[in-house]
Amino acid sequence: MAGEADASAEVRAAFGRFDTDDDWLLDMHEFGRALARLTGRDRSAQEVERLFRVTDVDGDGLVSLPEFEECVRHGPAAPDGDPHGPA
Ligand SMILES: [Ca+2]
Repeated sequence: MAGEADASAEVRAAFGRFDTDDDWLLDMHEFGRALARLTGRDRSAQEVERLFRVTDVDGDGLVSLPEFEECVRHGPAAPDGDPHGPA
């Protein structure tokens, strides 16, 4: 449980760092950079776009902190397909 809290704090910190306009929402560009920072891995624009679509569960074109946490928790390296299942 403690480990999960730590991870959550780290995710939050990364999210906040890349949330440039401070609205607690990341656009695709911010999302890509936050993800690269958290995972230490650069991804192609296509891969970022795919992950973004999967992560943006409500489809409003922005990733909120809960959406981002969910993505990181379940692993952004998820293969093609929606890990959250059909909407
Ligand atoms: Ca969203």
